[in-house]
Amino acid sequence: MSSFNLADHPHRRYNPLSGEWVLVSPHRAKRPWQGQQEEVPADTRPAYDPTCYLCPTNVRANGERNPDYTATYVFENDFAALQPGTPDGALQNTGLLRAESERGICKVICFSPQHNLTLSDMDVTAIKQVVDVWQREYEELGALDFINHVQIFENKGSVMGSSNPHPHGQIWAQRSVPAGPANETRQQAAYFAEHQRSLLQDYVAQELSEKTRIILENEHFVVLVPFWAVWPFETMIISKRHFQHIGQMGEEEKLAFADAIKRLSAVYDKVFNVSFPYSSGLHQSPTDGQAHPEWHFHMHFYPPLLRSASVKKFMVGYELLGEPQRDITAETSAERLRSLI
Ligand code: H2U
Ligand code: ZN
Repeated sequence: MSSFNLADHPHRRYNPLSGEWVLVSPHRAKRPWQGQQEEVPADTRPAYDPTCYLCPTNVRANGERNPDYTATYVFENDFAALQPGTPDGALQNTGLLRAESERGICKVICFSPQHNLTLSDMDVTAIKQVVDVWQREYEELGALDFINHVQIFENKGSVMGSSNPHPHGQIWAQRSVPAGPANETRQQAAYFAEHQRSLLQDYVAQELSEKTRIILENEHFVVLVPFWAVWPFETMIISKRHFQHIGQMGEEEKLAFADAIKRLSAVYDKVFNVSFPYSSGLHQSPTDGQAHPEWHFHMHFYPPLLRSASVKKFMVGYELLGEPQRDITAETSAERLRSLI
């Protein structure tokens, strides 16, 4: 038997950010890539759609009319999952049945007035304006006394549950720190306490020296397939500088962040010759009034597609009951993404 290596043998990889593991089965993906390049129907969306509830001047579900906005537009979600006026409370003396009330604010951000664009079609200065909005919203919502976490994200494509092709994202700001960011807080805090350095600072240094999982970089950001990726073409954008949140980003860094998003989404759209669906989002320090020196700003991209424009990876059986599993290795995915630049 040959000695263990990551390219040939089933193994588990550890995600130091979440504390979770992923099973990797590279022998199942040994065959050369055979994804068929389907002919995808051309995008015939108009720049303005009179029936779209996000287009400028149109009326939304709650009867409000959008202004004739020219760059970005933010409004409170008409069907918000969290509400600011929820009364405090919790189940009392109910044994294992625990519940507590949750307050929050949900917003929708239109990235552009143009109905037929995606982030990857927008130029870097327009994406920078979206980054400016993210920064302002993180600071304003985070400053509210009952808001301890601000989650900024985008669902792109109907396969990811996006309700409308108009380019937009969401913000859910709330009193509690949700499970994912709470895990990352715990993991980064433990690492920082032990090493007095940021976990992702050390991780990026290791990746930059190994190079195999790097997709691209600019002066301020690195784009890579994380060693512990679960989704076939999962990536992260990680800041080179160790800082905690988007509020600490200067103009040059925001422009570089926009550039990284632009270049990554351009690569993604070439993988299967479609507007690449994904869920993406910023991860940054909670807004709970603590300094959180352990936190290192980053963005996750979780695209579901596996083999073609229509064949996505399923998170089923073993993944639901055991732990996530993938065939194609992070290194192979990174090589493929790099080849499309
Ligand atoms: P998604 O496409 O990711 O579902 O986000 C769109 C959001 O827009 C969704 O959360 C909201 C939905 O509640 N929305 C409004 O706030 N007003 C509307 O008129 C329609 C949709
Ligand atoms: Zn629209």
